[in-house]
Amino acid sequence: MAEYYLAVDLGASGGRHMLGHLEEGRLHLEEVYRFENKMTNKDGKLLWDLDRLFREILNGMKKCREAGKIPVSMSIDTWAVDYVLLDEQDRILGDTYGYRDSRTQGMDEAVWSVIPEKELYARSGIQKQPFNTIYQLMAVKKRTPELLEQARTFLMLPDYFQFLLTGNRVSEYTNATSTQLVNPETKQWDRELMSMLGYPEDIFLPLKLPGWEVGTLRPEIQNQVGYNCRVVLCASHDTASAVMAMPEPEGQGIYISSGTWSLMGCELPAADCREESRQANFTNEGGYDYRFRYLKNIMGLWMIQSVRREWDCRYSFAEICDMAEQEAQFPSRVDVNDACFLAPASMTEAVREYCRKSGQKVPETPGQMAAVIYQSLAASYRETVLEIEKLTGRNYDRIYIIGGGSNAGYLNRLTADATGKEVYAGPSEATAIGNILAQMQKDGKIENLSRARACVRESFEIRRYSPANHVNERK
Ligand code: LFR
Repeated sequence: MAEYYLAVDLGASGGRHMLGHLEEGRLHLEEVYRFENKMTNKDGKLLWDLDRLFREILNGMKKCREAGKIPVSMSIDTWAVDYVLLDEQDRILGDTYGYRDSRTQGMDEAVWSVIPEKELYARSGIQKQPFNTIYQLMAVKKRTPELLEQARTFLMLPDYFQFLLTGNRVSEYTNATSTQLVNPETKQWDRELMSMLGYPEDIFLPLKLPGWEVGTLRPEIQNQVGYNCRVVLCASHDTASAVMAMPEPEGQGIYISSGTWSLMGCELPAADCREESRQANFTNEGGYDYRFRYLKNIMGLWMIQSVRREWDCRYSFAEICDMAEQEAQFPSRVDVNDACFLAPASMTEAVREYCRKSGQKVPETPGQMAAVIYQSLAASYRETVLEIEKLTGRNYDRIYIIGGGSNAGYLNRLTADATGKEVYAGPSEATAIGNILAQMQKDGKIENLSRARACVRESFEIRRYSPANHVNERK
């Protein structure tokens, strides 16, 4: 009988439940449930609906039972930086903001007045993003300090959902690093930094690594889903799980974890917190086995997802790629990392406005719009490759594109052409795969990360794109 492992992978634009099992050394993956997700605008605030997300987590768990495939363990990953504060009765304090909310505006200055930006980078290694938890907590401190006073527990979102499942409170390391409150040398919370900023340090729980057993399902949850199983920590930051599923055993090469964001970088054995890295806005997020994800956030397919929603989802992503390709000669480019694309009221308008202001041709049709976005993304990948090579002093000959965005064939070709590197695309479910591989390693089903990555390479289709001549073949 196959032993199934369940990954619950919640992304900013959708969640999925994937079951994985091994058969003759290969990983087989099946989707049991999928649902939409987005931040909701409530009175001008961008919020997550955690009740709904938790109901969806349970819905997907029920599907496993219906399929007669009860997992031996499960684990949840989500996007990073967002969190909840719990009071003494474990109720959420205040609203659960989504990271694109604008309440963090000006909070960088507030944090830097306590600790200068350069010093903060040198001791955290985390890139400046307006939404890092450190800035979100400053917004709470400035606007609603009573919430911080009442708080007894701080949990990141996957930790919170796993608490609801098991009744046990645990903080996972990889996701915790995205708060910018973890020291990359000690790999523990930076309690000195917390106290400098006036954040209550006793609400932060000791950090646990992927593989840690959180517990088993609470009786009420067992009644609802119809079974019990262990809940185990994966690398609960979705990007950390995705990078685990890079199909290269030694983790060599540049990766792009491509989804709502494009996270582009490489793996390092130790954090690189030099001033040069800060200036190029590279981050050192904690990874599985204490490998560091030295990477950069690039605005990513969020731009395509947003224009697609504005077109009432009339076109599939594949159709959008095709339309863009037909407009391949459209000349305008935008800086995808410009803050105007983070949470615009209308993405199509934001792109047009950028082109207008910079004296470029304004895209009119969906094909032109998509062409501008895809080509601008590829241009940003090119710049980032150059930065990575300069900062690490190494040359890379390949780029691994993993995650849902690896299905965008046109973008893969553009990336190969723009960077001059071989592009290997897939697997598209990298995050769920990484989630499952962490659980399997805990159970000794797979020896180590290198074996896990070899298993990904042997189990999934990886497409190769060579620069310029557009070769597309099975590796
Ligand atoms: C990707 C991701 C990125 C993080 C961003 C915001 O889903 O987790 O790694 O920077 O979302 O949390």
